[in-house]
Amino acid sequence: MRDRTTLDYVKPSAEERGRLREDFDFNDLNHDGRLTLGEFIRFMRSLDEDLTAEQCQIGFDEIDTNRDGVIEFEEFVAWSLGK
Ligand SMILES: [Ca+2]
Ligand SMILES: [Ca+2]
Repeated sequence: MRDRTTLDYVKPSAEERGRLREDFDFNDLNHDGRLTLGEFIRFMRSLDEDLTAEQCQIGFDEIDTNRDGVIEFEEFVAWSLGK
């Protein structure tokens, strides 16, 4: 039975997940399965080199929904599908 009181992540297709996994792994420079703020800033600046550290920090905090200071793959997926 599904628990209807919790908000499920939108379930991506296997293909979509695979693509996001590649993006995630590409940006996970030390391959520990998590994006740190430093890794995230590099990623954001590869998209827009004019972004400030503050703007990156704000984006990082939005994605890091469980507030543990790193972006896990599931958070990355949720963000990618939700934006
Ligand atoms: Ca990492
Ligand atoms: Ca997190």
